[in-house]
Amino acid sequence: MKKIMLVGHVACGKTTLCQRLNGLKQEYKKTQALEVINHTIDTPGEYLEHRSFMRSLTVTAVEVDLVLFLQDATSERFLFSPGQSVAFPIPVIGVVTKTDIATKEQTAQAVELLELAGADPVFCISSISGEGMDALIDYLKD
Ligand SMILES: Nc1nc2c(ncn2[C@@H]2O[C@H](COP(=O)(O)OP(=O)(O)OP(=O)(O)O)[C@@H](O)[C@H]2O)c(=O)[nH]1
Ligand SMILES: [Mg+2]
Repeated sequence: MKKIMLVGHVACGKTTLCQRLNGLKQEYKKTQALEVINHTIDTPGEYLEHRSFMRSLTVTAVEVDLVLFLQDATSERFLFSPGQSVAFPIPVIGVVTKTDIATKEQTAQAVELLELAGADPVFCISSISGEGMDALIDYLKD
């Protein structure tokens, strides 16, 4: 599997996706710091929410092959700036989460916003029901 770093707002589902990708038990755990789990770097949502932490994300990205921008389809909060992917020296893909509880319109809007942030391609998944996971896992294979 490619080495990846997950970036997204608080509670968008980074840790839950990380647990699913690594076959770990799904349990809620607030992420307090950068955490390495096998080939995945999980980050606290605050790193995206507070601009002063953004630099740490950019620097940490040199350790991985791919950055994943995550957006909760049901959230009204969208914190990525247009073209933000260029801040990273490596490819950035998008992942819309929580499609199991989102409307089609919410999911489509989240895809559009992630594309605007420069993520390409964008996957739509649910870490709870597993929908969309096969396509993402395929993409993340070496
Ligand atoms: N229905 C549904 N709930 C999800 C999904 N992914 C995550 N959740 C729930 O959303 C909540 C937050 O998930 P986390 O994975 O902890 O979010 P996070 O992005 O790691 O949050 P921080 O560590 O605070 O940055 C938890 O209650 C999860 O169970 C999903 O695909 N569908
Ligand atoms: Mg977390």
